[in-house]
Amino acid sequence: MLTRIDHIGIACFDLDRTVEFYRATYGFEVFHSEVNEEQGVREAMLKINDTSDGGASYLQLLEPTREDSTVAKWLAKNGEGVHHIAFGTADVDADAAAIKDKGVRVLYEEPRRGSMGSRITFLHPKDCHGVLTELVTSAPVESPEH
Ligand code: MC0
Repeated sequence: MLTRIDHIGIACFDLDRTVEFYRATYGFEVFHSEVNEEQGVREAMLKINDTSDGGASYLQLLEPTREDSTVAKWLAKNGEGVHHIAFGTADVDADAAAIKDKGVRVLYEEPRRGSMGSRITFLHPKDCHGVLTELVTSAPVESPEH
C-alpha cells in the first residue's frame, strides 16, 4: 500500500546553487546528500515533514554526474524542473507486482538501491499520464546500540 509522498525529484544543473535557493527562500536544510553512481546523480534530500506511516516526505534535488544519465538527458530536453514523484510503501516488491498486473510498465525486474539505502523502482511515465513515478521502501531504522 502506498502511504505517503516520499519525495518529489527535481532536476537541476547546479546542486549547490539549488540547495542554496531552497535554504535561502524557504529555510529548508539538507537532511542527507549522496552520489548514486548507478543512477548517475548527485543528490540532496531536504526533509519537509514526518508522515503518519513512520516515514517522511522530502524534496530530492538531483544533479547529473555523467552525460549519459537519465537526468542529464531529461535536463537537455526540458531544462530544470520536476523530474519525478515517489510514493512510499512498506513493500515495494508487492506494490510493484500489483501495479504491473494492472498493465503499467515497471522499469526494473528487481528494486535497486535508492537514497539513504532505500529500495526503489520506477513506473514508465508514458503509462502514468506523463509522470515518471517511483516506488520507495525506506531502509529500516537502525535501533540504537545498548
Ligand atoms: C522521459 N520521459 C519523461 C521523463 N523522462 N516523461 C516524464 N518525466 C520524465 N522524467 C519521456 C520522454 O519525454 C519521452 O517522451 C519518453 O519518456 C522516452 O524518454 P527518452 O528520453 O527517450 O528516454 P528513455 O526511454 O531512454 O528513458 C526514459 C525512462 C528513463 C523513463 C525509461 O528515464 C528511466 O529509466 N528513468 C528511471 C530512472 C531515473 O530517472 N533515475 C534518475 C533519478 P516522448 O513523448 O518524447 O517520446 S534517481 C533517483 O531518483 C534515486 C536516486 C532515488 O530516488 O533514490
